[in-house]
Amino acid sequence: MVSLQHIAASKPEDVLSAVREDGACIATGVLSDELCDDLMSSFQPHLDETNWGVDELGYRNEFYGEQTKRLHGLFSKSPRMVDVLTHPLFLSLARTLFVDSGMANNIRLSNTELMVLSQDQGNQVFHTDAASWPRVQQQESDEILISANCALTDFTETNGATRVVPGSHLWEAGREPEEHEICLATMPRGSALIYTGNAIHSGGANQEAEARVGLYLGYIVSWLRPIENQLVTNDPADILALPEDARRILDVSPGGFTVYA
Ligand SMILES: O=C(O)CCC(=O)C(=O)O
Ligand SMILES: [Fe+2]
Repeated sequence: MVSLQHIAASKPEDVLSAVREDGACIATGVLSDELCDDLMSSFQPHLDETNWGVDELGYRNEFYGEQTKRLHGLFSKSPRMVDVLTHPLFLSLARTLFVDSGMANNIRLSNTELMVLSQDQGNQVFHTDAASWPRVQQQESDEILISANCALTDFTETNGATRVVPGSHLWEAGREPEEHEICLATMPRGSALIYTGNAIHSGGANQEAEARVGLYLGYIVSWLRPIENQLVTNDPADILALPEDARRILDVSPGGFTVYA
């Protein structure tokens, strides 16, 4: 039986070694109960306005599924998103992997997404998130993305905990996981599943009445184009009002990739 290591968020070096070894691990104690509550209460009205099976712009997507809601533009929806974006664990992991290794001069946010799975959402297809940028990696071992899927509800065996394939970040392209190579990222609310861009994973199946809520953030090397343009998905005034360190991570700075400079 494969499994993921659980490591306290206060030990970034240990989290990083587990991620290097297995491609993924669970960091515990990342977000406080108070922060989880606050984020959920800010997102709830937007979720209430969104139909199942679509994102808030109404796009249907087979990859997402039918019993899911996906929200973007999260900085305008919650003033506390900046606390998640600049979490010391996430910044430390991304900077060590991408800047200290010499791969990039800086780190950027690629996107954020609220991922809500409701009852009868089946397993998502296995994939890697770095597949968003095909042909960028020189070698299979290069990592250009590190992701956090923060549990805003508990992730359990039956409510859609993410399926993860430990060690798959080092696999040759095209290898399919077998049943005994797959585990579930079960974790209490306030934890985060940390995984690299090459780690094979998918949303799990929710058989419970209550929805499972994951808050995704993906950090990339600074020379890669982010998936989400925060100045488009949010009210630009909200982004421009963020502190300098947060705006840099969102690339809203003179000379950045985004239109505003
Ligand atoms: O919902 C999840 O736990 C993971 C979803 C996912 O991997 C994705 O949409 O890329
Ligand atoms: Fe994914």
